[in-house]
Amino acid sequence: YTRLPSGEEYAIPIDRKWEFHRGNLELGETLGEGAFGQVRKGYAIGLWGRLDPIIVAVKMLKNDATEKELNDLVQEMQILMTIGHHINIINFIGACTENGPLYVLVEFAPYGNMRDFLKAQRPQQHFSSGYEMPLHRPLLPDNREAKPLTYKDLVSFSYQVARGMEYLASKKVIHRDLAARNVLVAEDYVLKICDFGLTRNVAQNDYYRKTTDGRLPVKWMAPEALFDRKYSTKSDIWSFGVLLWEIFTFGGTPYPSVPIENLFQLLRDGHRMEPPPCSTIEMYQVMLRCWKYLPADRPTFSDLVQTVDNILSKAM
Ligand code: ACK
Repeated sequence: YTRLPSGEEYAIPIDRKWEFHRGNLELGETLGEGAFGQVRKGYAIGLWGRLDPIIVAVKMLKNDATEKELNDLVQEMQILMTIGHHINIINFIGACTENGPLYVLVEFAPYGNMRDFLKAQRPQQHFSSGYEMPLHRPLLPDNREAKPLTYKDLVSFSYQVARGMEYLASKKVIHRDLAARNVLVAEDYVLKICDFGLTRNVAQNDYYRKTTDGRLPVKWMAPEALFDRKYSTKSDIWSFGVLLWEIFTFGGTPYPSVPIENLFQLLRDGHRMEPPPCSTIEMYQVMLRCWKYLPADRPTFSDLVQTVDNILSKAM
């Protein structure tokens, strides 16, 4: 049984093997907050037979959460539990479901979301050929000096996200909100897609909903998702194209000055974003394939894995 802050108790269906003893978890700082939930850093003792505490991310509800929000978190946990392991997704570790609030333990990614990570490492001057090194050495969040990101690093990021998405698609999971803000950066620059288990119902009047940094998630949406609410792996492919654009602009904001009403018309008219200065023509061509108006004309994630792998093997 888990308890809502209101005091009500709910039984959570979970295989015993995933239960983590609450007493062995120490909670740390808040990593992030969403509308109904929050993510905190946690130190898990005795995990995987290890003696040292393992740092995890703990997803939990906020104090004013309702039963519906608990259901959503449970549903997210169930997807995490059943989906299996892949290096390019945030993997499930376990959960505390008994004698207190529901805690969902997932892998911790020390460098936070990819968008902020890229922005922090944005070169002062764009390197036009795509092959030159950025000019300054930015700091990572823990004040270690970062190795400047090269074009090859950016292609590798693209490849990793494609691999993670190929895996999710093979498990019939539609992400619905694929964007750099939903990819986390772990040790050794391993990228991990997160928040793929969320249930999302974008209501008509929700088009103006903004992210915490004021950006509009509709700018990642495929036309058919935007106009007809038809979400599929193909609409994830469109979003992947926007994510590529984010990577090659070091966390740029798509269609920065375009109001939503104009966005609708622009997409219908076949307008697409310009090639980012740090991109190459081949990477831009990948973006354009993802932004084909008709879903059936877009590539699959397996196609993309192959294409980007080819580009990666040629990159210096
Ligand atoms: O870069 P951030 O502040 O760090 O933006 C998100 C925020 O919570 C909202 O989701 C942080 N966060 C979420 N999951 C994790 C995780 N598994 N590891 C590290 N940070 C996380 C993230």
